Amino acid sequence: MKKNPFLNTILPLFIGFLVMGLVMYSSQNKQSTPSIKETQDQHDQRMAWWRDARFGLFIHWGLYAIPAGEWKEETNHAEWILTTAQIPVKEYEKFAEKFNPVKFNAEEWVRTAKNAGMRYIVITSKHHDGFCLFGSELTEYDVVDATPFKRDILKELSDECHKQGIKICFYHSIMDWHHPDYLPRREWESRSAEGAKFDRYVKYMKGQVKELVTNYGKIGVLWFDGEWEDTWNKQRGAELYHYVRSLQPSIIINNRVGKGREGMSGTYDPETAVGDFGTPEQEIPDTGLGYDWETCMTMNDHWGYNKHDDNWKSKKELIQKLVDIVSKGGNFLLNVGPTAEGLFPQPCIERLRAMGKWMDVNGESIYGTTASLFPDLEWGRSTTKSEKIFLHIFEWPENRILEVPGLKHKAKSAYLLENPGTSLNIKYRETGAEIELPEEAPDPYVSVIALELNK
Ligand code: H79
Repeated sequence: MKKNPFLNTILPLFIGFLVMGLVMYSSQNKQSTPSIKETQDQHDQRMAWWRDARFGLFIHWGLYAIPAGEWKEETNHAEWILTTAQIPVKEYEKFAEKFNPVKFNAEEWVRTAKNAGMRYIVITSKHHDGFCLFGSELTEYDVVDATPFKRDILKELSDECHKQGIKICFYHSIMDWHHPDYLPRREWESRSAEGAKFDRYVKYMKGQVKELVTNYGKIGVLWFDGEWEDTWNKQRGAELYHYVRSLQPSIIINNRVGKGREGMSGTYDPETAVGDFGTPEQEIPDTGLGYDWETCMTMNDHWGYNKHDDNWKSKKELIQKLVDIVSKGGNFLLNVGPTAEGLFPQPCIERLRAMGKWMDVNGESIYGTTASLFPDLEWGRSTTKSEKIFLHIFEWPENRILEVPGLKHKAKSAYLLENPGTSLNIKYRETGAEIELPEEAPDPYVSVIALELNK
C-alpha cells in the first residue's frame, strides 16, 4: 500500500505538538492559579442581575468621617486624610475611640437606597486607612474591637439588604496604610519597614476577604481598589480574583482586582486582564466600551464626608448622568459619605428622593435596558429593551418636533412614559422619524417617550 505522508508523518507530528502545547498550557495555568472556567452563557447568567440593575449606591464610611475633611487649617480632606494631612498612623488610630455613630440605622439606609431606585449597595468594608467596618477575627482595628460602638456595621447592613431584597456588595482596599506588613510605606512616615513581609499582608487580606464572603450571606460584588502600587502585580491579581470566585462562584469582581486598569478612565482589556467590569471613576466615557462597565461618582467633590463641601450636583445633572451612562450600556454607582453620627447628609437624601421619584415613573427605560441604537441625538439619549425604544429628552425642542434620525422602522405606538394613555403622532421621512410633542415637557429633568415596535 502506498504511504500517505500526511497520515504517517505530518498528522502524528501535529497531534504530538498539540498535546505538548496543551500540557504546557495547562501546567502554566496550574503554576499561577486554579482558574475558574465558564462558558459565555454562564458568564451572562452571572452578570444578569448586575446588568439589569443599572443603578447602585456607593457608601464611603470610616474613621475619616470624624474629622469630616478638616485638619488644622485645611478643609479639603476626606477619606484620604491620613495621607493628605500626613497624620501618623498612631495618631489616626485614636479616631477609633471616638467612632460612635449612634444614629446609624441600617433599615433606613437600605430603604433610602431602594426608594431611590437603586438595586445594589457597595459599602467600604475597609478603605486605604486600613480600618474595618466589620468584625474581623484577623485584626483589632475594626468597628467591633476598637470603637465604643462595637456593632458589626456590615452585619446589620447585609442582613437588612437580604431582608429588603437588594444586593449587598463590599468595597475592599488592597492598599493599606495601617497594616505593618503592607508595603511600600508613605514617603513622609517614620514607621520602619524593617521586617515587613508583603506576602504576610496578602495572606491577611485574603483571610479578610474570606470573612467577607462567608459571614454575610450572598455578596453581589467585591469592589477592589488601591491596586496601583508596585507591590501588587498581575499574578497576585489573578490569584485573588480566582480565590474569591472559588469561595462564591457567582460573585462579580471589578477590574481593580488586577493590574489591567488604564487610569481613571477605568478601561481595560477583559480578554487579557482579570475582572468582570471596567470602573471609570468620576467620568463617563464618550461611548460604550464593548464590555461591562460602571461609572462611580460623588454627589459633591468628596467620597468620604466633608462638612465644608457644598458643591452638590443638581438633581437634574444626576438624573441626566444616570441616563447618559445607561444609554451607553453602563451602570451608575452614586456615592454618599455618611456623617460620623451615621446619617446621610441632607442634600444626599433630597437628591436620592428626586431620583427615586423619577425612577418610579421612568424606571422601565433604565432597568434591563441596553445601549442606544442611535449614535447621536442632539436633544438627549436613548435606551432599548426587547420591543421598545426609549427616548430621553434633555432639551425639549421649541418647535415641538422631536427628530429621530435613522428611525425608519414603523412604531406601533409612541407615548409619554409618565402617561401611557397619550398617543404621539409620528411622521416618517427619508432620513428618519419626526415625533410630534406636547407643548410642555412633562418632567422638569428628563421626559421619556416610549416607542413600541411592530416586530
Ligand atoms: O474610594 C474612592 C477614592 O478614595 C479612591 N477610589 C474611589 C472609589 C481613589 N483612590 N485614588 N484615587 C481615588 C485617585 C487618587 C487621587 C489622589 Fe488625591 C490625588 C490622591 C491624592 C491626590 C484625591 C485628591 C484624593 C486625595 C486628594
